[in-house]
Amino acid sequence: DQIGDAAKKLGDASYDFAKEVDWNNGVFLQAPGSFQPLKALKAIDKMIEMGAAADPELLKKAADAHHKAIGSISGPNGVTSRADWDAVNAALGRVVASVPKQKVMDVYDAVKDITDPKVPAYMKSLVNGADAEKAYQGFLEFKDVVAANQVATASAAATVPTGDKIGTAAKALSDASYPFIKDIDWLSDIYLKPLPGKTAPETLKAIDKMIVMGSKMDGNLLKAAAEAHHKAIGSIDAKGVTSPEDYEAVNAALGRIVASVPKQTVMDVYNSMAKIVDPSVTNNMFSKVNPLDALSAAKGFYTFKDAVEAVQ
Ligand code: CLA
Ligand code: PID
Ligand code: PID
Ligand code: PID
Ligand code: PID
Ligand code: PID
Ligand code: PID
Repeated sequence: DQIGDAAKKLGDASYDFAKEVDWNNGVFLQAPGSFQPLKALKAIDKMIEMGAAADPELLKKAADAHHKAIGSISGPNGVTSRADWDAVNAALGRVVASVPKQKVMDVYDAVKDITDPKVPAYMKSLVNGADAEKAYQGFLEFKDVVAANQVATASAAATVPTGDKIGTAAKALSDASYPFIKDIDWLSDIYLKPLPGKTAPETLKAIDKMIVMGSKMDGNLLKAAAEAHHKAIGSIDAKGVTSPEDYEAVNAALGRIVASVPKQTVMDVYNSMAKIVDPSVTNNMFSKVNPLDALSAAKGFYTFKDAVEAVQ
């Protein structure tokens, strides 16, 4: 296809730049400017809306392309192979082309809003500047091909199951865990702190397992889960907490996407996360909430998982 061909040209123009970026640099965990959680949530919300509007099959292929690219990483900077670099660009170009232009621009504008104008120049200063310019010229040509292949209207909304066992179980889980949700400081910057003692390549392994899980999920249910998050963001209070109803809808939607993949795929995520999250992190989280609320939430979760497993 045209986007695939254009991605090869983009690769010619951008792979030198890709090799020069230190993908293992911890700086990428930081907010790209001053820490503004509610504005950042707005930017994430725009990404969620874009993800929800994207063609689910193309999203899965993009997830697969990322998984394959993680497998061909080499060198201290963590760069993927030239062929996989091109494949990721092609897959993302197709995802972008599957949503209306305005949804893409809304992400760009919202991210710009939380990015200090000095950040791009700083990023450029870490690589060969001429290679960054060459990559950007390549991107400008690539985007014209994407725009020429772009849909004009958004795809239909997801179909949301009703009256299913997971939906019923989600009500009980949400009742048991909403007090815990209200105890959590959602606007803290602690969630952007590095995981104690873990390197980027170690962390990437766990993210890879999530990518694999995402690529196996039922596309309609994943879209529904994204839509549920978008709705939930719309009902947050000043402390970032969504309404009980929207929280319940998120739990139901997430239970359904978990049930749409094999148990082992879920356990692979859990086990890889357990390897990188030190117990001190979990204990620290626990120390900041009412312990009875956390235990009630945990009990609810362990009951909920049986309803999920029953239809998995
Ligand atoms: Mg989420 C999970 C935040 C968008 C899909 N997501 C999580 C949690 C964290 C979070 C609260 C990971 C950390 C954790 O496990 O804490 N997501 C979060 C934010 C946003 C977002 C702030 C921004 C909008 N997510 C989002 C989108 C999608 C997902 C758009 C795609 C549709 N997210 C997704 C999945 C999962 C998460 C599939 C998880 O599996 C993970 C999670 O919650 O695992 C348990 C603990 C969890 C909480 C504090 C909230 C849930 C409370 C449960 C139901 C009960 C509590 C149990 C117990 C006390 C703690 C867990 C025990 C542990 C051993 C499992
Ligand atoms: C400017 C001035 C003009 C010239 C110009 C110009 C530049 C415009 C530009 C630009 C626009 C632009 C857009 C970019 C957009 C990037 C979008 C990224 C989206 C990320 C997402 C992430 C996610 C996920 C995911 C799916 C999940 C949801 C999420 C589901 C269902 C200024 C040059 C024209 C770069 C969507 C993918 C996992 C949130 O206009 O004169 O330069 O760049 O998890 O969804 O699972
Ligand atoms: C524009 C203007 C509108 C019209 C429009 C428009 C286009 C927007 C577009 C577009 C946005 C867009 C984005 C693309 C992004 C591509 C990103 C590629 C990333 C590849 C990576 C590969 C890798 C790895 C990996 C992880 C490793 C690092 C690596 C670590 C820690 C402008 C059309 C709407 C194409 C990251 C995965 C292995 C490097 O908006 O008018 O057309 O395209 O090895 O991580 O090691
Ligand atoms: C300039 C002037 C214009 C021309 C121009 C120009 C240059 C702009 C530039 C540039 C922008 C730019 C951006 C870059 C962005 C790189 C982003 C990389 C992200 C990597 C991540 C990696 C990671 C992980 C991971 C998970 C870990 C955290 C991490 C935990 C909990 C100035 C040329 C356009 C290079 C996210 C995945 C392992 C961080 O605009 O005239 O030159 O470069 O370890 O999670 O640990
Ligand atoms: C234990 C001991 C027994 C008792 C027990 C027990 C507990 C087991 C547990 C537990 C398992 C468990 C699993 C959990 C799994 C969470 C999985 C999260 C996945 C997140 C993903 C994120 C993503 C995306 C997304 C889609 C994108 C890709 C990504 C596309 C196509 C120990 C109690 C049984 C909590 C997948 C969603 C946006 C990466 O066994 O005696 O307690 O918890 O962006 O994909 O866009
Ligand atoms: C288990 C054992 C195996 C069998 C199995 C199994 C099950 C795994 C499961 C499962 C995992 C799982 C995960 C679930 C996670 C739910 C998470 C809900 C999060 C809700 C949020 C709501 C909100 C917001 C929002 C953003 C705001 C904050 C809030 C800010 C900054 C165990 C079946 C495989 C259900 C986060 C979105 C508005 C609070 O593995 O043997 O069954 O379920 O307002 O952000 O303000
Ligand atoms: C313990 C002992 C057992 C019993 C038990 C127990 C407790 C475990 C616990 C607990 C785990 C736990 C986890 C919590 C996790 C909360 C996660 C919240 C994530 C929020 C995010 C928000 C955000 C943003 C956002 C984007 C911004 C950055 C942020 C930028 C660039 C010990 C009870 C099981 C509470 C990610 C989205 C706005 C940070 O196990 O016997 O009690 O709690 O602002 O991006 O700015």
